[in-house]
Formats: sequence, C-alpha cells, structure tokens
Amino acid sequence: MDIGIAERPCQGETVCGDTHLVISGEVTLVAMADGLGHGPAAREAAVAFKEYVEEHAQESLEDILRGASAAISKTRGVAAALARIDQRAMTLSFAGVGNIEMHAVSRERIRPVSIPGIVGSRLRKVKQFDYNLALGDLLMLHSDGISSRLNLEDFRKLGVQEMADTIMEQHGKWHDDVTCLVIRI
Ligand SMILES: [Mn+2]
Repeated sequence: MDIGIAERPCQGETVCGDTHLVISGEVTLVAMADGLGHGPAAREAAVAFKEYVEEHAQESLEDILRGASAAISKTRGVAAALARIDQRAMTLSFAGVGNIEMHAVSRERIRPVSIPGIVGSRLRKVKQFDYNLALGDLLMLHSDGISSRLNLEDFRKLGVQEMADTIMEQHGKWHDDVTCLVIRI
C-alpha cells in the first residue's frame, strides 16, 4: 500500500488547521481532520482530535468519532473522517462527519458520504460504509480546501506523492487549509 500526502495552511496563516494521521499495519487506520475556520484555534481542535484517535485506534470507527466528539468539546470542533483498510481481508471501512470527502478509482464503486455535523459538538448517529478492495484501487481523502469536483481518474497514472502534490496545486483553494491524501492498494 502506497500513501502520498500533501498539506498546506490557508494563505496568511503559518499553521495548518487540517491534520492527518496514518497508523500503518496489516490493518491501517487513516484519519483526517479539518478544524473549524483556520489558524491556531483550528489547529488546536484538529490536534486534539488526532491525539484522541491515536489513543483509541483499536475501537470501532463510530466509537472513535463519538468519543472524540466528547473529548474535544471544549475546542472549536472539526470535520473529520476515518478510513480503516484491512490488507489481509482487502476491505475498507469509512466513517465521516462534515466536509472530508473520499474519492476512489476502484473495481467496486466506492463513494462514501460523511454525515453533516461537527465532531466536538453534538454528534448524531455516525454512518459507516464498508467496501471490498482490489489490488490497484486508488483512494483519495481530502479536506474542503480541495474542490470536490475533480476527477481522480485524470491523475491515476501519477505516483501517489506526485498525485497528492499535483491535486493540491491544481485544485487547492488559497483561502482554506488544504490536505490531500492518496492511497494506492
Ligand atoms: Mn477547510
């Protein structure tokens, strides 16, 4: 499994209000969070989310999101998504809240939807999506600093790091923090 990551702060800010986390193994957990707004207070919320995920990585995706929501309730809150990839079973699970999106170029159609809301505020029931993966499948997670209208297919010939960098360059918005994470199975 290859992973490429591109991240940069909103123009005029020195810290990025987005964070991501990859805990690799036979089962890999990928997390992405976008702190509300931008700047240091957004970063503080995103980092608090990331730290919670690091400490609860073995739990179900819903439990992690709900637990994190309670744990970071004193922060601004975040949009967040979790993806768990099991390379032995070749499965993907996804759960998200707010504007983190997943695109895929894959054998099985993969297009999970995040529920509306904020992790750190009252969280409604979280919805988990489960898929089968095939070798060569391409997954991309991005914060809303990337325009969601892009067609991942257009970039599929690139290596994962070049893909993340190119997507950020071509589709990143200057007035928001940007994170683009690409995974090739
Ligand atoms: Mn954003």
